[in-house]
Amino acid sequence: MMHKVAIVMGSKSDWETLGIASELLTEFDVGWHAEVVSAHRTPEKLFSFARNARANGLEVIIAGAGGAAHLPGMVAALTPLPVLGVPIQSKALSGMDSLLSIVQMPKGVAVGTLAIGTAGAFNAALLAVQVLALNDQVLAAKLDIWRDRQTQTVLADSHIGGN
Ligand code: RP5
Repeated sequence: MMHKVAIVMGSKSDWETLGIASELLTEFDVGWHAEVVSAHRTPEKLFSFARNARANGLEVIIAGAGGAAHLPGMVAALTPLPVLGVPIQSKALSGMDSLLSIVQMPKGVAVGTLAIGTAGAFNAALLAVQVLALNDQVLAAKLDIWRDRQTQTVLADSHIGGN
């Protein structure tokens, strides 16, 4: 399958969080490719990955990192593709460090920052599907069904109690 979405992460340990994004993309039959690309430990790889991303047929990039999380911002600086940043829940500061270093981009270079941890990873994939669905009617129809099913599931199980 052609990989339209890249999931890049600062460390293999981030896959525990970002794996959920790949599962949702697979559910929607969206091709994805996951790879460790560390802004600090493999900076040259970061440059070549981001610079070639569009030419390699990618359309959306999900970038997750923890701590001093420079990966999403650096990727966004090097490619015009939309970059969705996922702050990984770090041990020392519970992901506040990751969140603030991803969300506070300077004006002129955009990263779409999601929630800390697995909710953010899941929603990054959902947002990637929504972006791709703009130019893909089959995907758009699947997304409508998925959203409707979620709504129906919540409604069907919405009664809490009473006397
Ligand atoms: C960041 O440091 C990674 O994104 C990861 O969240 C964090 C810890 O990395 P490891 O020490 O587990 O490799 O680069």
